[in-house]
Amino acid sequence: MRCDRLWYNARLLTLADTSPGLGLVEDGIIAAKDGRILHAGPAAGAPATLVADERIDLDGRWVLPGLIDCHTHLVHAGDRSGEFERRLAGATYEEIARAGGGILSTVRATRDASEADLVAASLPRLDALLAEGVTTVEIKSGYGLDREVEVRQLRAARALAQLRPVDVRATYLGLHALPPEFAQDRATYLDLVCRELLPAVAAEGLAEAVDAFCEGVAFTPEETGRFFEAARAAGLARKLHADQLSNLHGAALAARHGALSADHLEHTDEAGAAAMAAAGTVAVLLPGAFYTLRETRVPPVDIFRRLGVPIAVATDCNPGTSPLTSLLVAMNMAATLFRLRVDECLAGVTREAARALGVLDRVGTLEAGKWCDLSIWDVERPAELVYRIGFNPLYRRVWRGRWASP
Ligand code: DI6
Ligand code: FE
Repeated sequence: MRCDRLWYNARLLTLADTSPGLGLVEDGIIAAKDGRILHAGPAAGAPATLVADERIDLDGRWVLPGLIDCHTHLVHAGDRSGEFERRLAGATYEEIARAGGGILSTVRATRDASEADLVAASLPRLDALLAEGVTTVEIKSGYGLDREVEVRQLRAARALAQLRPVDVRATYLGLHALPPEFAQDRATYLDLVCRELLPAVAAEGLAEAVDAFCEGVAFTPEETGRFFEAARAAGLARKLHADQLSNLHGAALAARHGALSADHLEHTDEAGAAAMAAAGTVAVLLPGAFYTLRETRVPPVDIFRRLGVPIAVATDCNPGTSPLTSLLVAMNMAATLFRLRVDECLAGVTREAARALGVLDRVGTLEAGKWCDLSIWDVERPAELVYRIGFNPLYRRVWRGRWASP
C-alpha cells in the first residue's frame, strides 16, 4: 500500500468517536494519499505493506485535527474601535445602535466596499486564524442587507478560499438587522429576503446555510421561523443566533427546524436544551461576545452535558461584539468563563465544530477517509492549548495532505 506522505513519531488526539476520551495515541502515525487520511493510529497497527513517498519525523509533537472556527463574521469592512472607546467612556451598545452606530455602521462601511476591498480587509483576519492551525472556517454575510452587497460578501468569502489553503463554509445571514431603507416596513423586508434574496443565494450556490439573529433588538421567532421554512425549501441548512440577550426560546425554535446549531445560548432553558438534544442541534458557545459585552449570565453548560447536547466553541469574529481572531483564546475563555473542561474545549474546535457545520463526514477527526487536515503543536500536553493566553505553539498546519502556510 503506497501513500504520498507519512508523519511518524507523533502523539495523536484523533477525536474519533469510537475511541474513549479524545482518542489519544502515544506512538502514532498518519498516512495521507490524494489529500485524504489513509491511516491514522498507532504505528504498531499500521499495515505492514505501507510505503511512503515522503516520511516526516514529528519528534513526539502532538497532532490534532485541523481546527475549525464554526461561527465568524470575518468578511466586513471598517472597524468599530471608535465605538469601543465610546463604550469605555460609558455609552451602552444599545445607545450607540440607536444613534445609528452598531451593526448599521458596519453595514454602511461594507456597502461602500468593493469585493476586492472586502477580500483585502478580511485576509489578515483569516490569516490570524490560519496561523493557529485553523483549516475550516465558517463565514457569514449579514452586513450588506441588500441583494447586491450580501452577494458581494458571500463572493468575497468564496474568493478567500481561492487565496489560502482552507475550507470556507459560507452562511447567508439574511436576518441580521433591519436595513435602514426598510426601517418602517419589516414585512416587506421579510418578503424580499424569503422570496428573492434567499432563493438567489441558493441558486447561485453562494452559501451552504442560513442564519438569523433572533433577539428583541433584531428579529422575532415568527420571522425567523418563516425564514427557516424558506431555507429548507431552498435546500439550505439552518443555524441561529439564539437566546443571547434574552430567552425568546430560540434554541427550541432552531431544533424544531432541524438546525445544525444554535449559537450563544446564554439564556437557554432546560426545555430548549432538551429540544436541541432530541434534534441533534449543536450548542455553539461564543465566549468572545460574552466577554466583550461584559455579560454575567453563562450558558447552561451543565444542562447541555446532562442531556447530551454536543458543544462547540467559536470566535464569533465580528467588529461589534467579538473582535476576536484567536480560536486558542476562545478556548481559554470557554474554559475560564463557562467552565468547559479541556477535553470539551478541544473537541469543541474540532469534532463538534465539524458537526455544527454538517461536515463531520469529511473533517473534524483523524480517521481514514477524511481530508488530511492537521494542526501540529509544540506542546508537552494538549491542555496547554487551552491554558495559555496569547501564545501560539503551532508547529505546522497541514491542509488536504500537504504542508500549508500560513
Ligand atoms: N453576532 C451578531 O451578529 C451580533 N452579535 C453577535 O454575536 C452583533 C454583531 C455586530 O455588532 O456587528
Ligand atoms: Fe455572531
